Amino acid sequence: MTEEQIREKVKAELSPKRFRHVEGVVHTADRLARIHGANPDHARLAAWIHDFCREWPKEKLVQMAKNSNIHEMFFEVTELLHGHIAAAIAPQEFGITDEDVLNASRYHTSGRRNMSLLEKVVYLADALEPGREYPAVEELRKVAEEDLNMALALSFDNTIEYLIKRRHPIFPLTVQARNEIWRVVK
Ligand code: DGI
Ligand code: FE
Ligand code: FE
Ligand code: FE
Repeated sequence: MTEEQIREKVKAELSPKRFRHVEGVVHTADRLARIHGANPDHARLAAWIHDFCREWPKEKLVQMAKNSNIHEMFFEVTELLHGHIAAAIAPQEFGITDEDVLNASRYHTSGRRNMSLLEKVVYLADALEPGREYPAVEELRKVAEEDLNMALALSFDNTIEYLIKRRHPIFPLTVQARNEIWRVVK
């Protein structure tokens, strides 16, 4: 499938607002990939598909996850399922089979230890695309141009603080990712 065909398919699946978010993630992922030496084509592909299933009902995500081989730990926090399901259906749906691209979709919400360069680029593009607005975002955008790992570390802290304030559960992979990346950047 061409990038334009993928774009149209994603557009048909999402609300206009969410589609604008995805376009922003594609733009930012392309830019961060060029700056930091990741493959921009792969970054854009992962960005196009990362929220394809974001508006599916929770029941459908859980049902699909049970029928795919998605690890049961991801059922703990259902917000995490949409990136995994998108990766599971991407070979059939979009003809995308590159494992790094699929992992960038899988881990775009939680992160994980030992993220690839592409996974870091897509995680940060999701957090920093032009439509995102939160107090730390401008500073994070600047850091991300210079030091991807530092931006990732700060972004994990920001997400964890946000989750704590809302009394939401924190997924263990996010904590592991955060602890590991701070060891790298310090
Ligand atoms: O899909 P997006 O809205 O573009 O962004 P996302 O996939 O990064 O995040 C989806 C939601 O998941 C968002 O409301 C934040 C939430 N989230 C991220 N990490 C965790 C989490 N929720 C919980 N409970 N625990 C986490 O570790
Ligand atoms: Fe998402
Ligand atoms: Fe995110
Ligand atoms: Fe997103």
